[in-house]
Formats: sequence, structure tokens, C-alpha cells
Amino acid sequence: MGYSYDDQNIFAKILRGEIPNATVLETEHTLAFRDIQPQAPVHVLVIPKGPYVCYDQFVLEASDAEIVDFNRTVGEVVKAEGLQSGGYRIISNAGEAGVQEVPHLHVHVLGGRGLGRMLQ
Ligand code: DGP
Repeated sequence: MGYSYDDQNIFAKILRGEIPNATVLETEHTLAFRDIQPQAPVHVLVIPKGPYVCYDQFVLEASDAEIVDFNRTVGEVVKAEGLQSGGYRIISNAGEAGVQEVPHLHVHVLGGRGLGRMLQ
């Protein structure tokens, strides 16, 4: 299927510096910042700087350098936020069924409390 990227989405505005964010980490291809409506003591969003709508588009179309940088940054966030010992959850919502609110790929990194069982 074709992917259609809306460059007016809120994360595109954050990447362009039009909206402030609480940055946790920034690399050449990736930005990690705090979610504005945190669901846990640690709730960080990790996004690629490129115009990718969702996870499948990213891993199918992005360069190896972007994919490696993104995944490494997720790991660096886990480490920097002190989640390695206590554990964490990573989630990426996609499309209608996944109830994706912002149409720019983002991975939620959640931790800092017991998160409960998600899949039964
Ligand atoms: P999702 O449902 O997976 O698309 O989650 C989108 C998340 O983005 C949600 O947890 C709230 C967060 N969010 C929405 N607008 C902003 C914003 O302007 N700044 C930040 N930091 N987070 C936002």
C-alpha cells in the first residue's frame, strides 16, 4: 500500500522546532522526548526524523542507518532513564485498529512502575 505523510502533524512541527518539546536524546536521525500526557513515571516517545507514518513503513523503506540509529536510541533511552533493572514496555500504535493519534511513527517507552499484564 502507499503511505501518505501529513507534514502538518504535531510531531513534524516538533521536528521543525515549531512546537517545544522536552528532549531526552537527539541523534542524527532520531529524536526522543517526553510524552505530554505521561501514562507512567517514565513515558518517552522515540521518533525518526524522516517522514514515516508508521512502524512498517519505516522498517520497509528507511535506510539501514536510520533503522539502526532509531533502535539504538530506544536502547539508549531505556539506559538513560534507568529502566534496565526494573523493566519497561515499548509500544507502537499504528493506524485505525491501533488507535494511532499522531501519524508520524513513534515508539512509546514506558516504565518506572509496574505496568500490569497487557496480553492475556
Ligand atoms: P498514539 O496514540 O500512539 O498516536 O500516541 C500519541 C501520543 O503523543 C500520546 O501519548 C500523547 C502524545 N502527544 C500528543 N501531542 C503531543 C505534543 O504536542 N507533545 C508531546 N510531547 N506529546 C504529545
